[in-house]
Amino acid sequence: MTRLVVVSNRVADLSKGSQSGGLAVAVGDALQERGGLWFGWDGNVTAQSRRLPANVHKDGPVTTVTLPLTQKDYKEYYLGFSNSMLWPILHYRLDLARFNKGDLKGYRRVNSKFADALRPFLKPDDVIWVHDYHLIPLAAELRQRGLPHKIGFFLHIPFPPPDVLAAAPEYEWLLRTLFSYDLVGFQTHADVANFERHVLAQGGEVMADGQVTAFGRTIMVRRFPIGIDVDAFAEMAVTREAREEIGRLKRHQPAGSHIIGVDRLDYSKGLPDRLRAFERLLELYPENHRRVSFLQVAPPTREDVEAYADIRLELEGLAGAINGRFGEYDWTPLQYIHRNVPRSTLAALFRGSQVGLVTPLRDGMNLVAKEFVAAQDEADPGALVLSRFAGAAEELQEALVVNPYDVDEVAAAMQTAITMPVEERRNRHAALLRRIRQYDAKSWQDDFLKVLDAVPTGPAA
Ligand code: GDG
Repeated sequence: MTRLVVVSNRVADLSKGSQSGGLAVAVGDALQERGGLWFGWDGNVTAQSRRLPANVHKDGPVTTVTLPLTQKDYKEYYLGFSNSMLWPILHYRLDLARFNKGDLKGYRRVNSKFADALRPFLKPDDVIWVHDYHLIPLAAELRQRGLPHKIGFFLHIPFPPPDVLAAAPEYEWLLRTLFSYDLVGFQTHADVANFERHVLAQGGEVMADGQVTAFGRTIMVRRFPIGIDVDAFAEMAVTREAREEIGRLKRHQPAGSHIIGVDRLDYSKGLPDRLRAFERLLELYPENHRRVSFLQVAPPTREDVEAYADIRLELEGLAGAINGRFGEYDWTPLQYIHRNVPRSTLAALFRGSQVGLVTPLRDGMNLVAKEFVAAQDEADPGALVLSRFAGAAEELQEALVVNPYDVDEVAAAMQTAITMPVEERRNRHAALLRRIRQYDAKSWQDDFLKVLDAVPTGPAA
């Protein structure tokens, strides 16, 4: 078997048993199984501006090779172009995009540095799998250095249509650099269709078998909806510790229903609208007073980006207002935790809740939706309320699918979920569970790597 080389912005610490993010779990498993190399940023920012040697660390079958970023790289490549320009635009939030020419330079510079630093570690028949929007031009950089390897790219976040992406500076260049890969994977049919629209607008050609030609190169483009390790997550929800945690949750709110939301505190996750929808639930359906409580876990993320500080303040204001308006001395309708919670506790909280509320305004996939389903008790499962703008909605059609911008509609779906008869909950849950098992984390990585192994490499672009 050829060696797998994974490149992502951050490299997870494989010595920590339970990884939290979706990418870390899915990619970490593929590497542990096949063996290979994981290359990326170590998460440190150094005051030094000269190039430091990469840190090489061997952990069983996996070698990690990591680099720190300089302060300038961190500011321009990470905070700037990746997270203040590409993240908002790819999530259709043109209003939040901040363009700065220096950031674009920094983005190009770091991709070029990554290519330089990775090159000496590559063996001739390695297969390279690059992840996410931070590293779109990496294959082009590697090709410029004459590397003929098979290189695949997977975008974890949405890919918008031409009218939206055109707001990114040099977006044609970004598009062209994608054609230096041999395989480009997206989360959903909608993302693939958007990519094809770009290709056609450039005078390129889209063939029925997933091959796409433009800029003088033919590549393979396909959907690979990322999944979770269903059994591993389900097992975490039924340990003795998990049962104790569920017991504590129920004691805190004895007679009622629990609604749960878990999201990084990111504006793409639709948290202010979700809180407003909960407020509407209490307004429109007052029978829920004292009977329903909503727990929102929202760990901090990218706090150095301005838009993230704004959303934090907005959310704290809303949470306080809702509790002030509806709370009683013996009932707190909304609990808001702005900290990271252990993964095993999340599994327990999902299982102890009657409603999973997953209402991003836009999301590549959303693994929380799949984790909520995996954690449920099949005999008495909770119901999932899911945004139609989460990639997961393409698969999870038996959820209560809602428009997250319409707070009355979300409130009505919560009410339907709270009052849903057990028979209907079981039927919906069984169908959802089948779907998340059908294409899980392992199918995702196997499928991607199988297709990548099979594609022919074209001439370097
Ligand atoms: C990107 C795309 C795509 C959350 N809070 C805590 C915690 N989490 C875990 C969840 C889940 C993961 O983090 C989040 O994954 P999502 O898929 O929901 O969202 P993003 O982080 O935005 O991920 C997304 C994904 O990449 C994979 O391709 O699905 O669309 O945006 O596993 O459970 N984990 C712990 N504590 C927390 O407080 N331990």
